[in-house]
Amino acid sequence: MPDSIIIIPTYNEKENIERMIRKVFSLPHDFHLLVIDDGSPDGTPLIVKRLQSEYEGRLFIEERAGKQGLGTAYIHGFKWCIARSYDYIFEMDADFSHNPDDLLRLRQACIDGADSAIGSRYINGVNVVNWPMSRVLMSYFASVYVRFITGMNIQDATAGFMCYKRKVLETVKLDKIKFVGYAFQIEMKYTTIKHGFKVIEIPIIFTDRTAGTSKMSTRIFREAFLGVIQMKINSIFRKYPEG
Ligand SMILES: Nc1nc2c(ncn2[C@@H]2O[C@H](COP(=O)(O)OP(=O)(O)O)[C@@H](O)[C@H]2O)c(=O)[nH]1
Ligand SMILES: [Mg+2]
Repeated sequence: MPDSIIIIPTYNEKENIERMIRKVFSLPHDFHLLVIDDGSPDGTPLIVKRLQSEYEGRLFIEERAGKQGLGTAYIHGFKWCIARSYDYIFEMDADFSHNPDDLLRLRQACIDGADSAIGSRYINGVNVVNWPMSRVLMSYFASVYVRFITGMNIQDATAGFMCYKRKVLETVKLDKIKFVGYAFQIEMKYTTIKHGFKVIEIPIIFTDRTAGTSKMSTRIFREAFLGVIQMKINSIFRKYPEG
């Protein structure tokens, strides 16, 4: 049984998922892979299930009925992983925005002492390829905004490329995490830091997807904008670690 598992949430990723699965299983470390699919109408789960016989005992899928958002997909995946014996639990997108080769660097950071490692776009300047300038600016200033409101010293607060050590996910009250989009990523990092865990950022290059389409919406942006303020206010009344 390997010590590492990658959670990949999918919604309509038929153009990417097979290539991604093959890439992960070609890495020079034994990773398991858990896909959380929200009833993709394009057949993404069928592709995963077809590949399960080829990667028996290494590739898993959880299927949920209907699109329920990235945050709840990850919470579902975290619970699945900590019910098993994995020590390093990763988040990664299906669309190759995150380079799977970097999984090894995130894992190493956690072996070297971090409780959580972030694949960070903004640690050495701005390392985003192929995003329109408007989206780069939006994401970058979102991180500045989050730092300002929360006081959290993280350059890439909305990053979705992460490694969590098992003990973080066992400690954080996953049922209290309530946001679903970018705000979910912010809330997880904030809660992890509030619990006194060591979070470090590892520079990565983020490349926008070349296949399939983005699922993020203006509702998700709004959730993040208002959610950060709400999260900060709520945290004043919460005691960490939570019992
Ligand atoms: N299970 C699940 N996955 C989702 C959902 N929304 C987005 N995803 C996946 O989350 C990852 C990031 O989404 P993406 O659309 O690329 O967001 P962007 O990179 O911010 O534009 C991709 O692997 C998507 O397929 C959802 O509601 N449920
Ligand atoms: Mg994407």
